[in-house]
Amino acid sequence: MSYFKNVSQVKYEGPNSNNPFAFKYYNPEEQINGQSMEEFMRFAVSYWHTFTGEGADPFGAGTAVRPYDHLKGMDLAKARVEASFEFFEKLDVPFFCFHDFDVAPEADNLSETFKNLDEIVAMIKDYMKTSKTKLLWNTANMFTHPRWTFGAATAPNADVFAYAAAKVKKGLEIGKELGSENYVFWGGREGYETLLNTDMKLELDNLARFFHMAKDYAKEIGFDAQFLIEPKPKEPTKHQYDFDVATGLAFLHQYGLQDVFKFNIEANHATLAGHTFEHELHLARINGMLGSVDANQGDTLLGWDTDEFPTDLYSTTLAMYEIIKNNGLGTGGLNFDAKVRRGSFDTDDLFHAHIAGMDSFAIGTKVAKRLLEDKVLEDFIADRYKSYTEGIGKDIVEGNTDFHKLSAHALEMGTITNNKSGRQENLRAILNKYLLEATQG
Ligand code: XUL
Ligand code: CO
Repeated sequence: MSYFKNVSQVKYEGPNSNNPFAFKYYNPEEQINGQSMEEFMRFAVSYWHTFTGEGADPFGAGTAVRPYDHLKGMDLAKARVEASFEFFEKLDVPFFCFHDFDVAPEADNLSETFKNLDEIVAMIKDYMKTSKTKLLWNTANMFTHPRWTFGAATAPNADVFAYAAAKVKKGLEIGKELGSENYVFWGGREGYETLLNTDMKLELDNLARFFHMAKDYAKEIGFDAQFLIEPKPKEPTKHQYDFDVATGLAFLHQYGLQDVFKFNIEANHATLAGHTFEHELHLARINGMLGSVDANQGDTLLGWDTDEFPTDLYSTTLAMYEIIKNNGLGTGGLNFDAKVRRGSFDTDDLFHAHIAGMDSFAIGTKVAKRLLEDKVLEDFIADRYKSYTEGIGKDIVEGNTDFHKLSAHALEMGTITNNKSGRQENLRAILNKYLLEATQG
């Protein structure tokens, strides 16, 4: 049976195509950085938004019209697996991602939950035998059920900590079973509402203990996927412990976990933290810890996590600039942690949304590649910092000076007259020119 009858195979048709079910810029075979776009960009579909999400919001019920709406429980879970592999194949997407809870219903009783999971994971594994779509990452949902009200590994109740450990243990086993390339830890409810009732030191120590045990268990079962931590500053808790990349870096170094994790960076989480997407990617990259990306975008008019499909070409360009400079994402990829709007309730919208996102990132890739080839920003930046390549600047960088020498230098030189313009407006205009040109051939 077919779940998506309106759509056959989504193919690359080029910028002149008007076919809403075709790629205009994402050409899986086109070469980028010595690889095909498909290999370099490693797009993934997120199971929760695309197959489990129903379009509910805090004010109203789900709106999504899906071909499996009439089903419930395990029958629904199975239909979603069937539908998902049809979707992956039609979109020709190389990866997908899921939380345990997305694929199989969670029961109150953990052994029942695991039984459900085993059945669905076996079914997924079967589909994966004949599908080209692989698992980019899996994770455990430790935020939906009421037991997680005060967190999972940072909960004040040790039984909840143990329950969380059991879920992640199972998640690591599932990851190994399905050949996942990464395993994600998003903090969920790891944070706090008020310090009036919180032992922050114990919660952070416990979170680190949890991560060390997860690492040990993955090693024990021979699951060598990359561990990814996904920062987010707020929502659902008021203050999340993995606030942003800088906070995550400090935490990982404080607890000796810096070699165990890389970052999974989500655009909308970056903007909620008061940063740009590229800021977070850049900071992770210069620390050698850019692991994967949750590709979406927020809304400048709204202060919450809207998880929109990414269509902002400035953002995709500056993101791909970082990713190309990082020489790709290694075992990571570009996962659409994005949902169609509540008013986009048809199954066709699921295709349109992914096509829009993939094309937007493909445009970003083409523009970023040209910017880098022409060294537009790199040359400008190198010139801006030239004073560190000679004289006193070189001494600073090479560690050949101290406050005595620097002070003597400052006293000698008189007024500073050699500051140069940062040329921000001109650089933005150049970026516009590249954006317009790179998509025209
Ligand atoms: C929530 C979020 C999660 C993680 C995986 O904001 O981004 O879906 O990506 O748990
Ligand atoms: Co995410």
